[in-house]
Amino acid sequence: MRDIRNIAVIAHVDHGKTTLVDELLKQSGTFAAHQEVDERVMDSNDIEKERGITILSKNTAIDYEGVRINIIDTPGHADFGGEVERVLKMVDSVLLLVDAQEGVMPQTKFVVKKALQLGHRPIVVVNKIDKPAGEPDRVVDEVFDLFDQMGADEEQLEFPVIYAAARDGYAMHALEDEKKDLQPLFETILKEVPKPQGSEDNGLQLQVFTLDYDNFIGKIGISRIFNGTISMGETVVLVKADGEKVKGRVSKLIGFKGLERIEIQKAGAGDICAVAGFETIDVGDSLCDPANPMPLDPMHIEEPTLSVTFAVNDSPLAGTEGKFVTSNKIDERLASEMNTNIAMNYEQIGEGKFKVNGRGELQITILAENMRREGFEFSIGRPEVITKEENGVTMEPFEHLVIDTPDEFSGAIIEKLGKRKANMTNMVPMGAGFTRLEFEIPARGLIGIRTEFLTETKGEGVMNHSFLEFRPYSGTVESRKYGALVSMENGEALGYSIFNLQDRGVMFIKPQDKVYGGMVIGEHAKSNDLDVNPIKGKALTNVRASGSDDAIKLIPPRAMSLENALEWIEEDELVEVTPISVRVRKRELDPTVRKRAAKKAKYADE
Ligand SMILES: Nc1nc2c(ncn2[C@@H]2O[C@H](COP(=O)(O)OP(=O)(O)OP(=O)(O)O)[C@@H](O)[C@H]2O)c(=O)[nH]1
Ligand SMILES: [Mg+2]
Repeated sequence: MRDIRNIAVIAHVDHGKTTLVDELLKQSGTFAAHQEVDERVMDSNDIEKERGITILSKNTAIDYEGVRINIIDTPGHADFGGEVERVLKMVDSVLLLVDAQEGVMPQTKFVVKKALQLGHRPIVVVNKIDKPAGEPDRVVDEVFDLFDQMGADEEQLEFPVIYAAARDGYAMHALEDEKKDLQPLFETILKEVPKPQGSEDNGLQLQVFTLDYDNFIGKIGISRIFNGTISMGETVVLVKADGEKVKGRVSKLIGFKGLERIEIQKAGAGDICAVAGFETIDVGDSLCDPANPMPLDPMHIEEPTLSVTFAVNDSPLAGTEGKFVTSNKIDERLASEMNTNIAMNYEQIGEGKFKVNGRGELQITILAENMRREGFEFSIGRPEVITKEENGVTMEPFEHLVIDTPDEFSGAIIEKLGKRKANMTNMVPMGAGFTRLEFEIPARGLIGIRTEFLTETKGEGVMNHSFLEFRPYSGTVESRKYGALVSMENGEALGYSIFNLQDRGVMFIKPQDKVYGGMVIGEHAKSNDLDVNPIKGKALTNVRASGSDDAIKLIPPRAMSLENALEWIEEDELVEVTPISVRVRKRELDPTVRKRAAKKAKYADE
């Protein structure tokens, strides 16, 4: 059997996972000398590059001193925690990165909990030790306390520690060691990561952890082989999560080397490979020996906590900008998404409406963003948390929230979060004028808070949260303070009317933008909604006021990205998404019907 180590890199968002994988690839000599390599090369898709975050976990393989090291880079953002959970089962240990300054953050806790539960003994990498404000010793203590809290056993508590600056390409066993290269980390991986269990002599047992698609060869299952061998052309049994068995032939077998994929003839226990030839293959499925099919346990991962309704666009501008607009097309697209993403699911809830369940706003926004880039047009509603009944009690998801803010804003933030039913659990000075606040808060209280938080802290605050657990429903939380400016007319917005409206609130539109009755064109400065006319031209007068036209100074509109819009809307509003535009609208476009409904809702509340 080949000498193999399988390892996943896990951490809170931005603690340097992808950068570390880059450096490991470079320093292992996996790239040819002339090969030009991008920064954060593993973040390969467009949205990942644009946002500088990892969304999908991806694997690479390096050869170091004759040992094959398979490395899986995982996303750090809480919304993609499902990716991490399923990857953890595929590896024999993890590199747990912790930023030398930020220390343990919400997603550090989440990934540590999952890793310890699976019995992994992490290698702790205190990263970014080049940061002048870093406190590596404090961070190691924090990690130790965290492991202890999470019920780590003796062996797990004696975790190896490496100090590193991934970006600068060095790692050290001790802080006073020479800052040279990543060799200390390579050594530690070879020494501390257990060799894969299982044997090539057993029957085949392999499990798919990621899906890929190729126009020529179709669906590809990226898999870990736990036992036996698999060969090109061989007939094996695909066992689905529900127990269904289908025989099929391996039409292609692909191995990994650095960033390349190479066709191979055979792979064996302990290794990671990609298999084609099975049309219905999904994440979590097993491929087994037909003589004695013993599937691996299907993957259980934490359930979704947030849902958003996707619907066919029925605004007056429907169908004018998108390529795929029908219910069938949306259905197909959502189905294919859920195929590869087991942390999400969806159901049809009536004519042209789909309830999409996921882990958070970002996860759902990215799906919507991908769809609009592919030419889809649709509407989405306000995110809602998913509740469940337990012994007759309604339970809702709670999150662990950590905020770093300049000291002077702490008071205001604590007050604001109090209204959203947050419970403060910790408050520590972080030095340099910053305070760290920790809360437990119902996920509902977090919807739509980000923009407000950034305004409140003048853009200097940082906020992070991660799923904690389901708890009894905590009552109503405060929602948006301001009403909407709603267009009464269909047509094109005029500069003159926008100018006259702009002291009523913040505009979302600019001259010449298309508007329709019931479309939200801005945020009212007061708490009620206001119907306005954005297409009214200047009244013609006989007397030309001198220089009146140049007097029109328009304040630039607030850019409503998909994310901003989704965060902003209330229950009676929708975001209209097309490849070209993101518009906010009232669910009910007719003003009379809308007002009647609003009145009714008000009486119901009282
Ligand atoms: N100062 C310093 N910055 C670093 C170091 N390593 C990474 N960074 C920076 O940290 C930022 C985040 O790095 P990534 O590698 O994308 O982090 P990540 O953990 O993969 O992030 P996600 O995948 O989004 O969770 C980048 O701007 C890096 O350049 C380091 O050793 N020192
Ligand atoms: Mg990354």
